Amino acid sequence: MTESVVNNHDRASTFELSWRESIKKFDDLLAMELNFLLEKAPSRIAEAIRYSVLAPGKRLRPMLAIWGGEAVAGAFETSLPAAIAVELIHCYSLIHDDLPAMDDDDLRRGLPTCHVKFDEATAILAGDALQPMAFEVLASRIPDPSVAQKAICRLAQAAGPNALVGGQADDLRAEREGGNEELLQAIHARKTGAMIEVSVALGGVLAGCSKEQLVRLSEYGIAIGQAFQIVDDLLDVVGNTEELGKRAGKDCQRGKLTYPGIYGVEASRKAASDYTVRAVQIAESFSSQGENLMRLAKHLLERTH
Ligand code: GRG
Repeated sequence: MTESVVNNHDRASTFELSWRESIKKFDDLLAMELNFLLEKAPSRIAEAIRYSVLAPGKRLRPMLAIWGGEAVAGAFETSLPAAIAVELIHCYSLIHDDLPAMDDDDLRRGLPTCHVKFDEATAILAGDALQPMAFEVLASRIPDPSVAQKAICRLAQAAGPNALVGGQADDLRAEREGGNEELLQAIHARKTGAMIEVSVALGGVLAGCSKEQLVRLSEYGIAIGQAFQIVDDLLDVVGNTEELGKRAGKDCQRGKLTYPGIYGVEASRKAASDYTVRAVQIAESFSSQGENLMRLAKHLLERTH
């Protein structure tokens, strides 16, 4: 961990407060958008969707979209459709990941998982519905059709079989068959990294960033995506269930391919720190407009949930 990353506790707490404020603002707008999207939905599905989406998550991906836009001088409202869309896809992936056929979890965001609270069919349908809802937001809320098309295409790629779904499939296969370092990296990049990268990239796209800025935003996303997943693996080993809001120790129990499992705890901490340093460098290249991206990268390394 570098000196600048370590000596940042005071600023991180100010940052946490401003993150919480942004979450509040975002959550109100998200709830309004859900009202619109769920107007004619059967009440049980609508309830399950609201339950899962409005549960207290970190809203990492929406904030990445907002701060990705901010890095290229975009306003909160401009990147908002991207922020909402990535959170809806993320929530679908959490609901489906928790199902008995996948990770079979009973706790998510500190609450019973969707299939436990409702039932399996409702959870599957809630996850199914969240996917078109995300694309509807991009198609209907982005004023410029060519920007909307670009955003829809990028999100579809990040959520599709070559990224999120493919990473999840390989993650489940690795539980049964094991795997090596190369497979671990490929799983991380697709299961977790793709959605994190596309979040920050879409924020920039909606704010009208240049090709060169988009490359830098994507590189930042890749770096913090790696750091985030390594920390996630570490928290499963060293974190506690209450703070995490999901069961600690599950990865080991299920024989998952993880960073600490392959490299050990210390080497994993070092790798997370190295990726964070890289992300911070890229965020700094956006000067003061990249401040929130920079603080976020540092904060994620220190997180306990
Ligand atoms: C079902 C296609 C499909 C994919 C599931 C989301 C996912 C892929 C798996 C969840 C399991 C897991 C630990 C993934 C790695 C990291 C991750 C995505 C954690 C959850 O994201 P957070 O910590 O969650 O941002 P909150 O609740 O804060 O939004």
